[in-house]
Amino acid sequence: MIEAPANTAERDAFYAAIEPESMRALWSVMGAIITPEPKSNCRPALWRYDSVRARLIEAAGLITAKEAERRVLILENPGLKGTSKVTTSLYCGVQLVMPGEVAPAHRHTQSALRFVLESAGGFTAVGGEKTEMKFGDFVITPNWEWHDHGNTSDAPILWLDGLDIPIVQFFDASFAEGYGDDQQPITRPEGDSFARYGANMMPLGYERAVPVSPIFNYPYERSREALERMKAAAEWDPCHGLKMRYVNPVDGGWAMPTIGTCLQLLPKGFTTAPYRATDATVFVGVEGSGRARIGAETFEWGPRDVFVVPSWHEVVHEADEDAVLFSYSDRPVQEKLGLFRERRGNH
Ligand code: GTQ
Repeated sequence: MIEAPANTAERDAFYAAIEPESMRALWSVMGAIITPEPKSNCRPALWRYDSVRARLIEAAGLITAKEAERRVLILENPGLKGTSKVTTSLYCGVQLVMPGEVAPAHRHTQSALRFVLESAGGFTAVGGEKTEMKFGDFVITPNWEWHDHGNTSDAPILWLDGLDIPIVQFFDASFAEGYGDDQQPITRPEGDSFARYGANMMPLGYERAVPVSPIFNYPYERSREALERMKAAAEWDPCHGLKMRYVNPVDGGWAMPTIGTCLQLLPKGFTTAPYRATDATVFVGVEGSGRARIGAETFEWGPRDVFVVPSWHEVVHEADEDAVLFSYSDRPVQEKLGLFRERRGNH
């Protein structure tokens, strides 16, 4: 792509003249809007869980979950200040519900994932069914479903919220409303969805109208066990170690239409081959520790720390001990639009 042609007094006057008429000369901006490679303000960044947690506990002294509606600290990308974005297309927050509190029922067209960071007992209710939230569980709130959360234990419950807020914003398609009551009525027994759709079976004749998985809690215990058993075969992907995609059992696609989620195991001492992809990715440390080399920067991570690899930034992961990472990105959207690209290795 060629650089913008030189400015002259005459050209500048022309640009200024057409601006009030809501026109712009393509040749003056072309290189900036059609870049030869992804160009983003999104920066590599890491948040330590201890710091985020301490700020949330501080916030709990300032506001209740009910008054806040959701007591969440947004993890805002330092390159995207003021936008409430963790990457250009996705949102990330950490939510705290104190013992006995509820986050009142509401619904919105944004889809959410929860990844449980700390729990002695708490639930989220979606579409008339409650699910217990345990450490490492990946829980889905599909778009436009009523949802409320509660803490039934005597210790704080914290989880990570991943939402497609910037995508919905991009399409100007946001709708939201409160339920009017703290909690929605519970109409289905706990575990019903998992029984119906999570046992490699589903009700005969079942057809899904919406493009999201009917399983709304993927328990960590099951996912972690799969990784542990596969470890024995030692068939490591050079770029990812052992990386598993959460699937929608109805069609084998991603569990959510706008957010792709994965759980990955890097064995002790493993160093990945360099990898880059167009889907900026949010990683969450689950077990163990390691470091991510992102371009020229290095980020040391431990359990519950969160870090971001921006689009088309080369990443190398190193594990100090057997390490588990949860991650999410907009890959399902890019795949549907034919935009997703990746490069394995250095070339
Ligand atoms: O729990 O419903 O972090 O609506 C941001 C918006 C969480 C939620 C967030 C939300 C929620």
